[in-house]
Amino acid sequence: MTRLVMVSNRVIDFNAAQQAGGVGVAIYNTLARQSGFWFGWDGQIEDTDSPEPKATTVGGHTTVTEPLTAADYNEYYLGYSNSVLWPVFHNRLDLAQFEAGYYSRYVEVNARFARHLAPLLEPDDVIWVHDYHLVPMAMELRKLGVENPIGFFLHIPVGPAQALLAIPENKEIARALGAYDLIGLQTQSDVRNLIDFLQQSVSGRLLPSGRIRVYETELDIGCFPVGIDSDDFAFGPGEAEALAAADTSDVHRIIGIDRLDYTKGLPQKFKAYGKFLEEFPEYRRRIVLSQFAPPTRESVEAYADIKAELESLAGSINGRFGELDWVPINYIHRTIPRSELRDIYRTSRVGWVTPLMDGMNLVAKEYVASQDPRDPGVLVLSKFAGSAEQLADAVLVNPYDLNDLAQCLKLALDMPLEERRARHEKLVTIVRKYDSKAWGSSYFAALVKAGQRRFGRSPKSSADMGRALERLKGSVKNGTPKDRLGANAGT
Ligand code: GDG
Repeated sequence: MTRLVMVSNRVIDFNAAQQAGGVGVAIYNTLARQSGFWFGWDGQIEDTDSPEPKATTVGGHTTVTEPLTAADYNEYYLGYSNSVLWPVFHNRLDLAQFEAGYYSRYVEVNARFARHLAPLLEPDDVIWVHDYHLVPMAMELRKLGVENPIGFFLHIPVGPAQALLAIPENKEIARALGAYDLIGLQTQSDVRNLIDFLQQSVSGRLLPSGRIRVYETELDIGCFPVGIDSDDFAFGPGEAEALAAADTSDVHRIIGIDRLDYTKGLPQKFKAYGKFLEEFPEYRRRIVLSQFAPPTRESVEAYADIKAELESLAGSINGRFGELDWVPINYIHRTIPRSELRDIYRTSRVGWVTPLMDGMNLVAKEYVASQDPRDPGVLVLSKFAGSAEQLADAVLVNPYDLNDLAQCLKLALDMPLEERRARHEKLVTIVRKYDSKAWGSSYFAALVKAGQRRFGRSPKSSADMGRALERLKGSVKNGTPKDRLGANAGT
């Protein structure tokens, strides 16, 4: 039977609630419709020389996880993954820390994961690897003789080739990418940048078939924008009315929900909000900015810096404009339960999503899915979020331009009902159509095809693959309580 084997750095603990991060939810939603298991790190750091994998089944889901050692955590996770690949792929070379030792540990952890995964694989399994922590995974599996289709999906954006070429190990990274059958990216612009990088780094060749040749291997690269499960944000009979009745405030809330990351454009957002209150004093006391910024990767220096900067900005804006009975910015540096997100989005007049660069940005889609179609709020979205390629009917803004940020906020707050409805209808249609099911099934189908092309033969059991694909397209869900599933803190 065809199983889908998901591999990601961090595996969600099905028993834990209130975690934050988009990758975990996207993987969970796909795996919930298909047999298989999920392999990766359990989030624990253990003092051991040889971490061992452990299988757990909860509510029909199997995960196989293992801990990291303290050195793995520092050099593979915080080091190479989050202090080299994350900043460089987000075009922040200034924040990259090319330290000796990071890369070798990065490869070592990937090789260990591969050694522990390979014996669990069956001939018909399809392997789907997620994100920048695991670029070398396919190469390590191939070294062990694994011939199954192996795909890679990158959740983060691909910066310009010039940035990627600055990575000292750029040739090794390019070669490792060439070991996959399919690379999935979020946007067309990411696809162009990655092809450009492969061409310049390792003389990759774009073939007439549309495939890319990297040394002796050929692979497909395609765009598969991640979606959400919009049912998670829908309102049942009576729920919307009860919420509306409880919401008696006439202060309009502007909502921001972003991991506290330097890519999310939070200082620019706060500064623009201060500028807005300065230039348009008539809005004072009538609006509040509620910014949730759950902590993430706190031991990386650049994250500590942004935390201090935001606290100071929020403090100075509140000090300058606040009144005894009105606080302009409600800044919350905590993770909120996933079950509360939908109501918060629904009762917010503006969704203010202004990353400097973002793979997709699921918050933008969640905000749209939660709105009341009769009286929807307005999404103000950065031009540089991957989701802007799909959500062109949002108010698109340049997150570096404080003036544009302030003007677009005004446009959103003043937008007449008719225009809000018209924009929302177009946006919600896209969010529902390209949901997490569509993402999972289109990627899976493309991976199966790409795997067949690599080996120049039909899969061993194409009928079985077909059934697996049907399951992914269908809406069958098993009994795991979805509400207990937060997102993944360790992205
Ligand atoms: C990466 C890429 C890409 C946020 N705060 C809380 C909370 N969240 C949830 C949101 C949303 C998710 O986390 C964030 O997803 P994003 O897509 O906005 O961003 P990243 O975490 O950076 O995710 C990104 C994504 O992968 C998927 O491919 O879109 O570009 O960077 O679901 O709702 N959830 C809870 N409490 C919070 O405080 N429960």
